[in-house]
Amino acid sequence: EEKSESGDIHLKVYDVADYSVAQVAKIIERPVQSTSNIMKLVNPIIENVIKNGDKALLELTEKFDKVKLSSPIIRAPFAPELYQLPKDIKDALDLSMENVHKFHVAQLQKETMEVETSPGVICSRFSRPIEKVGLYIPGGTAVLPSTALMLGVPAKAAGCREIILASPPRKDGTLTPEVVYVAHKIGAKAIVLAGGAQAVAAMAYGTESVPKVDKIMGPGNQFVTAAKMYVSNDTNALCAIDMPAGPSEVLVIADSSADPDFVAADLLSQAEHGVDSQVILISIDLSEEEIMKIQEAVDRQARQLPREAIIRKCIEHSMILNVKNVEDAFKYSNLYAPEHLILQIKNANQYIDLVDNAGSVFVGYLTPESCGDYSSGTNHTLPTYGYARMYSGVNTSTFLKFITSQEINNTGLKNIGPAVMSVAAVEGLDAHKNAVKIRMEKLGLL
Ligand code: HSO
Ligand code: ZN
Repeated sequence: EEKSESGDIHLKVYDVADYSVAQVAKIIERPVQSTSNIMKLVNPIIENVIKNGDKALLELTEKFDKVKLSSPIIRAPFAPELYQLPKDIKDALDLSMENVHKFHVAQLQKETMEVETSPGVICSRFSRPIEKVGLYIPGGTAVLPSTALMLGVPAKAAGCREIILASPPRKDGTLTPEVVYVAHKIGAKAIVLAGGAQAVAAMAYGTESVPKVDKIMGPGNQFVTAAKMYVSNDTNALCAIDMPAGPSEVLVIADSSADPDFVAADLLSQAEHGVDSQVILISIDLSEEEIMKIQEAVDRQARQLPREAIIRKCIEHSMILNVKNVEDAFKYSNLYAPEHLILQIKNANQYIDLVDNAGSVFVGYLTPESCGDYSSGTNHTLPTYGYARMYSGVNTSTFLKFITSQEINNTGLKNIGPAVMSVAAVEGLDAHKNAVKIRMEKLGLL
């Protein structure tokens, strides 16, 4: 990576006391993601894949990933030479997968939920896995086998029958062995060697070689996101998606008990993801010297990092917000609704009740985001761009659907039948009313 000697790597500092809440909301607004131009580029790609299947997929991979493949897919069992790895890497992935597995299996509600809503009326709910799922693993500036495990392990825990992955191939036509290793461990049926909108289209509609899936999960660039939006809106695809994805973000809340080095390290671990990532520090009543210590730590650590150039660009649109107390810190954090929220404050675990909007929370000085990114057990596929206001991150239920059921007996029909007939009459739907009436008459209940 290119090193640059230029200016200090410091974040802009704002005192919220100098602004109205509306002005602060403006300050913390994320850089806009324009989608209209993207759609214009994505539509023809999707149409091409629908029309020409594998042929289109191979051509697009040659065009975008600069590699000519003979087949757009590899199928399980994957040849062991494709996932040959040093033991320490295997062990690291194994430990991570085990923790993610434990946390996601615990989210399964095996028991059918049952409620007797009126005497003789039993309503229940049970879950079933989504049968076929497609997991998108981005290529880009970093290889992300961790994303393969964050999607694959919950899919397996949920019991999905057919798991396929898609990831853009490297210039030599191969995939990173770590991704193939994870695919092997989770029992994936195949890996589509393609990226971008073309990979999403292939999984949503199916091609000669790529099986069509019911739901597509996973992060990706703007093209991937646009394609996911497109296919989830097309009834011909009949394909769901997990959530809209945007650039990654972190918000750290720190008080004077926080170690400036830890704060800086957490900000930078998110900043290195990409030039469009955003990092925010909310400082609770820190002095100017304390803020300076954090700025210096950011600058010093950033200059040692191979991705310094990316970090510089990210820091340009990142900031420090000074607030007076912990309540205000959470007020502005909730307003931003960060993907990741890190609490480096005294007695951090006593403040969880104040969190209204966040993808995942990292509690206390010793809980860096990277632990959740890889190995603690929580999922790292989280809502960005403010979607943490209404979306959950990927979890086991992302791979399930919930089916309700009811069983009514003689007593039950007596209890709710008259209400059903009355509402049906209001709606002028006599056949609805009749379905109850005919039964109640035969049972002598009317
Ligand atoms: N922080 C990223 C996830 C990730 N980090 C993958 C490293 N590898 C988005 O939540
Ligand atoms: Zn990360």
